[in-house]
Amino acid sequence: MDFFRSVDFDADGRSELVVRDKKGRWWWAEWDGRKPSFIPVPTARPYPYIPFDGQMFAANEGNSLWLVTRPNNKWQKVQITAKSFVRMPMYHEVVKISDLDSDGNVNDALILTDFQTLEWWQRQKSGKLVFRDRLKLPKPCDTLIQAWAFHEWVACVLRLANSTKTAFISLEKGRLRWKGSFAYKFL
Ligand SMILES: [Ca+2]
Ligand SMILES: [Ca+2]
Repeated sequence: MDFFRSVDFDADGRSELVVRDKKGRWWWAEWDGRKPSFIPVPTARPYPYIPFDGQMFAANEGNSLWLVTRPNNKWQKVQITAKSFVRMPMYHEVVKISDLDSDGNVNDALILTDFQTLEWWQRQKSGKLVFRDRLKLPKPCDTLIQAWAFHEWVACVLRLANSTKTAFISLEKGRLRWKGSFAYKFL
């Protein structure tokens, strides 16, 4: 195996495992001390990564972005947008899964849906995916660089399209807010 991650796809607070074998196939297994039985992950290529303790992950299939999770012992795949991650000749990251609202659940997906719109989706304990907020960006952005939360402070960083400038977004009172853009060299 060449990838190993503890996750919580059923959101019960206990870890399961996701691994990738040497042939590039992805597997999920309960991790309760007994010999695990590995169940195939229902997508060929989780993208861009599976977050630690994540309650879901993103996958790119064709030109679509999916969020994948496993409530009630069944896989659930929800199509979020019909936009490719790849805009030739560059590869762009457009989704970050984290605990954006600091509620202890790594269940928040920030998605750059059309390069000028940022959406926040949140997975509920039941597995239901709930739309939380949408922010129309004043300038086009091509990459979602980071999204993180630190105590009360929440931020995400975007890169402006065809530029070295960086744009900042915060989460205030449950709403995404544009905080302006700055030259990258100052970071
Ligand atoms: Ca679990
Ligand atoms: Ca959360």
